[in-house]
Amino acid sequence: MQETWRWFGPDDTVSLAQIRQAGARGVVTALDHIPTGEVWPVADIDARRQLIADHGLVWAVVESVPVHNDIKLRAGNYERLIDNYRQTLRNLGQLGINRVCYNFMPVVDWTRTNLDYELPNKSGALRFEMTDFVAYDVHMLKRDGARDCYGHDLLDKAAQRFAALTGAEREALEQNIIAGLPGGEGSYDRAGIRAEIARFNECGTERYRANLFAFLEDVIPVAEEAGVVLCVHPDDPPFSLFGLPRVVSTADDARALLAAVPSPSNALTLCAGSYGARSDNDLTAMVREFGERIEFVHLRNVCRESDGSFYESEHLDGDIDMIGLVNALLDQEGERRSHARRFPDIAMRPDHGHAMGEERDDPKVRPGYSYAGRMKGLAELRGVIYALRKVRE
Ligand code: DNO
Repeated sequence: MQETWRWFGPDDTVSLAQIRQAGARGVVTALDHIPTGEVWPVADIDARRQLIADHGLVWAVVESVPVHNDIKLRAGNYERLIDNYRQTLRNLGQLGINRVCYNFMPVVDWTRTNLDYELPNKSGALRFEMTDFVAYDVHMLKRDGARDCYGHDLLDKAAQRFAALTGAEREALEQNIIAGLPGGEGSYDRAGIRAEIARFNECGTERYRANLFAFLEDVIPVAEEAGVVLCVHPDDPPFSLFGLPRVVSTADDARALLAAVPSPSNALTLCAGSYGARSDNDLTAMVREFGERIEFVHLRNVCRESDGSFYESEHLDGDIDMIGLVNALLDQEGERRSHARRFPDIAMRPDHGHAMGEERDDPKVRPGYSYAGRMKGLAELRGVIYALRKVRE
């Protein structure tokens, strides 16, 4: 597996030198300074590529080239935006950067309610708590139709939770949910998110899925020509939020997406923690079924609760069978080698990490993207990979 590390560019709290020291060989990054929808110029891509190369690393995956909301809804100027997306793919391919992650989540990218959930060892983890989310949706956002999305029990618990929150806690909850997490696209105020949710909610799930497939039909032929593989990131969490359509949450969704445009350039990002937040997603089985079209993996673990809540646990410890998953990925790489595939190595990154030590109190450290927490995850995963390789020899 190709060990990679997500880097948010020159203002990241983690430097390229540190990434190298952590042992990763590939960097996962994006040109976040370019507004969504505009073409990434060759010069800008090349400058980033060169900066990474100067540190003895390679730009392994682009995470993400974001998909503009107008493309997701096929509204407004979406045809011009698709042309721009195609051009960005050509520009990346021209410089040999050939894996691109994107997502098709409506309105909000990855979402958590608590960004500093204290674990018994005093590390801070990320958590999604359903009661808090519902409290926000029903009592703060006061979204039309919100109450119809939840059962009585949950509504009661959410009402009690909301009543118990202080003003500062309510404000923090709102910021956590709507202000956008690292690498995510959407950052809204309350009125803004309400309007955007209403716009997306007019588009039901099947039309939204059709829009995703239409987008793939528009861009995959260009990706093929450019030698680029698009790897869709799943919904995180993998169920509807704010009543919005979600179409990349389950193995069925992934199967339909791969079948809609059967090209090697139409591939998956297997984000273990996202798919794995549902107990009905069997990740090892997904690798066995979709393996040849998985080009990028995010490895992290979660502890799930029955109402959909979860927190991000230690990389090897949680409800996901991480050893089984890595084992299936190594089998897949073995098959690729035996078929002499051009890129037999699947790019993996240790996804998120706990905030530990001084990093926990440093507001500049991006939630989930600490140095020590991710290095711990990477080191543990590397150990698993080495051990599993050894028993295969
Ligand atoms: C969170 C990330 C996501 C991901 C995008 C991909 O940590 O996994 O923000 O980068 O959804 O487009």
